[in-house]
Amino acid sequence: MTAIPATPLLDTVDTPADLRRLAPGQLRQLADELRAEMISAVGQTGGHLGSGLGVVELTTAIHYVFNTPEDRLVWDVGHQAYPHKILTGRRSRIRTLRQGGGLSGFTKRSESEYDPFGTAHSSTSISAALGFAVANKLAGKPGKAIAVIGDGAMSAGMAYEAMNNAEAAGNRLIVILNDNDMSIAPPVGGLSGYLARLVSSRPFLELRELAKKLSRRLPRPLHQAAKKTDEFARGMAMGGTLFEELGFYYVGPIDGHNLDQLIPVLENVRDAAEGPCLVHVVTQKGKGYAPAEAAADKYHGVQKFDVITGEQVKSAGGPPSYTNVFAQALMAEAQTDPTVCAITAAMPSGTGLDKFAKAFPDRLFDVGIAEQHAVTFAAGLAAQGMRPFCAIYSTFLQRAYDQVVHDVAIQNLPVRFAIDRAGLVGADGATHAGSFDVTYLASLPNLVVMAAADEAELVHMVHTAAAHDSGPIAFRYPRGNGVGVALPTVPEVLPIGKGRVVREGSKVAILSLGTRLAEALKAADQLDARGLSTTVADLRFVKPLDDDLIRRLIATHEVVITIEEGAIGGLGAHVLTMASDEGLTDTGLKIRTMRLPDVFQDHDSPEKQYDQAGLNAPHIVDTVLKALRHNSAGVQEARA
Ligand SMILES: Cc1ncc(C[n+]2csc(CCOP(=O)(O)OP(=O)(O)O)c2C)c(N)n1
Repeated sequence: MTAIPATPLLDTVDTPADLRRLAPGQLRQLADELRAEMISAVGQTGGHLGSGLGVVELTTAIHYVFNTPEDRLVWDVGHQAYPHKILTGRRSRIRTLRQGGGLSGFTKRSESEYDPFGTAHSSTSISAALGFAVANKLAGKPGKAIAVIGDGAMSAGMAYEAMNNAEAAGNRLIVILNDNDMSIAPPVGGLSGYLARLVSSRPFLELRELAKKLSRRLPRPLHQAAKKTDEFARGMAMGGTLFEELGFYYVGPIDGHNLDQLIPVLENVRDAAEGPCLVHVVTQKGKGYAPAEAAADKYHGVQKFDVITGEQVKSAGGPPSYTNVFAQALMAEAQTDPTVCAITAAMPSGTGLDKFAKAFPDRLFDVGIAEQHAVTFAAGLAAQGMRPFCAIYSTFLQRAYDQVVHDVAIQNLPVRFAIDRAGLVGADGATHAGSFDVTYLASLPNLVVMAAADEAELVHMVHTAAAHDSGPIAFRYPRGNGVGVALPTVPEVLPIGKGRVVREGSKVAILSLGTRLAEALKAADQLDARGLSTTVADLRFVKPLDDDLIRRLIATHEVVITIEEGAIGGLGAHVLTMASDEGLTDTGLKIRTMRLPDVFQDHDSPEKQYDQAGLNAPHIVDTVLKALRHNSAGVQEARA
């Protein structure tokens, strides 16, 4: 028996090199300490908890067996990589997770040499690992590449596209399928059922038969290691799986919390002579923390919480979230219209559609992490007379762009895109920011593109989208709570391509798209106080633009500002193009565009991110004053 040292083992492990100096018998204790450290840290920061808890042993075993960072380890999504961060030189910063200036909530190349690939959008790991493996092969370098991918992430087509090519990697590619039978919500679809059957009903092999079968492919005397536990031998099965058909050497299923099983299996696949390997590891989301194990979502993502009770800090209350408002409004539509249906790509709770699913179980389709399929499926539904609402976060819709263009827009099919998390999103950072949807959607013929300025507008937009049968229509709305306006009891169908003037002035016109409207109104107060009478218009539509309104405001104001929560190529570009095409800019008009800066902004609170982006009221005032050459004023003065 290994003596348990007086000091915690984790204190002696800064990097995987330290870990590899431990005896195998010490790893259990280390894993327990690692789990406790992770729970303590996430209790303080909030973030992804359940997924990381489930891979504590796997993380320990991988870094123990493989020669990271030379061997390239790619965590799919990266939300489960907190234990990995603790073991790879980042323990001292683990309590800065997702805070401004702190560690990212995902893996990030700039953060550590142990993060060879940045992740956050799902199902990229096998492709990236294949790239590492093939590059090493071509360069004659020894390194292996390991992709750890969850069963949820395995539902995306990209994982199969990668496996279809995996032969190119030879024995340098190892895929570890981390099967916890959960996505964010319970997993859906045929593949999930297939994995469940693999786990529950693989014929158990006799030890002798197993050793004989494995000896041809695996170099180490696995049967000796296997002798340690009968379950291990029973759990090992091979041949005939979907993965084998795709050219992988399938090993599993094995218990992902049992280090005595994990270590010898990983050593064997590491040293396997030929071909890519897939190790099917069964884990439990939330493992080792009772409140997480008991929670329906296994504490996928949490607020700060009390470690003893597991109780999460409640958000301050206040107005309903945009997500909730969308879901309620859509349910109201579905109540009266049997053709209204909804599609989510593995985000039923994130999109609010879990409520819709309860009310209309036959009309909610969770398609798994499959945004491309979600969009084309919606196109098919629309072509057959349904009114599909495809609810996808702005950042994840990027993945389905060709489907939006080719299957929806070109065919002018009335798919309704409900684009949640539009604009900056805070702690999830650049990978999750909804910065580009206006740019990539409003450039498409046939599409109508709206942005809600507040939660009441969102209700009208859901109703407008439901009524819009002549082609595709999208509406975007941000993460977080509304501004507290009363919700309409009777929603209106908004006239397509028409904005509204919220406040009339005469010298400065602010054309706003989306929820910067509140900042625009604050800025207007400050400008008025300086004697600069200010009009504020909520354009509602970036496509089609309200040309008449824009013409009128340009003709009657000295300074025109556009403001939006999106990248270059959005509202500002559309207004400038229209104005210059019509010669409206030939007159000495002072027109300025305010939008997200041309950088990928790091995680921080959304308020700070918008401040960094220069999209708050003081920045609007500053932009106006600069346009008018009131040089004395700047952001500081305007704030005061
Ligand atoms: C393209 C894309 N769509 C949606 C998401 C949101 N998302 C993050 S984690 C997750 C579930 C992943 O499940 P799984 O791979 O099984 O990992 P687990 O959390 O269970 O460990 C989803 C849907 C994403 N990251 N990327």
